[in-house]
Amino acid sequence: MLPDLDAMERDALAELRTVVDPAALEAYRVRWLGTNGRLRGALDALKSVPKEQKPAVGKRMNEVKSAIEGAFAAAKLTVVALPTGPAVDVTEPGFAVGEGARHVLTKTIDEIVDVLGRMGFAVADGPELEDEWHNFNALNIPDTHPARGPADNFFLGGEVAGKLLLRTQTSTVQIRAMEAAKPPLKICAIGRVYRPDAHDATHYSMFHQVEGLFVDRHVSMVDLKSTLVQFAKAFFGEEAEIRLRPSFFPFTEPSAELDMKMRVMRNGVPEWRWIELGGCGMVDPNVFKAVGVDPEEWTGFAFGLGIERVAMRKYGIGDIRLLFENDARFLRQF
Ligand code: FA5
Repeated sequence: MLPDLDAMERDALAELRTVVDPAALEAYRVRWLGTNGRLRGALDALKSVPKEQKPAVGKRMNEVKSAIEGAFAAAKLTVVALPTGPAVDVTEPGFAVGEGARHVLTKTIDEIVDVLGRMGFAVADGPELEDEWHNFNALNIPDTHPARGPADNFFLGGEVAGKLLLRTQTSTVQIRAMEAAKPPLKICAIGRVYRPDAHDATHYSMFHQVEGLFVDRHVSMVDLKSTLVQFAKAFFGEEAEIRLRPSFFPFTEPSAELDMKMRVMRNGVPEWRWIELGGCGMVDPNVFKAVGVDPEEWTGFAFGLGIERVAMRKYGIGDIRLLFENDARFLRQF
């Protein structure tokens, strides 16, 4: 009987090596380890072994049983179901995975912060939902000023009706920065502003502004102009053309408009025009007084530019609406 057990062990282990899928493994289990399987048969045959051979044959029988059961347990872990269905053709070309990129406005904002940062402006921040003090009064825009009417602002309704509004300009951050720290100050602030303007090629009802504020002793209009020229050249390149036009803002005196020559689309035809990028001027003494800064000791300049207009100038974009339509074919160009 001993040679039979050796043969059985050899056959069982050899056959197990040919099993590659779960169905064949189950068939193997039934054939070898099942209640009517070959192992069971061999155990039954043990009964008819002469008494004196029983210890040796029994011992060998146990060894063969553990060897087959152990090998079967190991095979159960490695034999896994193969996917059914059509085979995968690994030579097929794959699908292109679109790469994400920064929006052209985000890119412009990062570049502006980078240039202003190198010019010594620290980044300040303020809320988009503002009170009338920061959006108007502290900026020398009195209660009776026409720009405070509901037609020019997005005021909130409900309990706070007429008190809180979506800020119309980042100049609010000038006030917040001067409330938070004593001069000298050199900050810039970037953010969204909101106005009920009709949408056209250069206007949108939500847009971004960058504000600059420099307060120190003996700051002059020359400092303002040289800062803006330096910024324009660093940002747009040496060929950048800007001009300052006398203007009016309640919170600066004197005030000026900063224009830049840019390409705009007129009925589908590009043409070069002076486009207003923003306003600027010397901080009005009334603004200093509103935040408790002595206008006899301190002077300063401020500027506020429309970032969409800056991006349009830099990247030759003819229509502001393209920036908010989120057409991937347009955005992919930048
Ligand atoms: C202001 O908002 C002043 N706070 C700027 C300022 C700051 C002056 C500091 C003096 C000192 P203004 O309303 O002109 O100014 O707007 C500034 C710029 O925002 C405009 O020149 C323009 O570039 C941009 N802008 C204004 N309205 C829109 C709009 N509807 N869509 C897109 N950009 C706009």
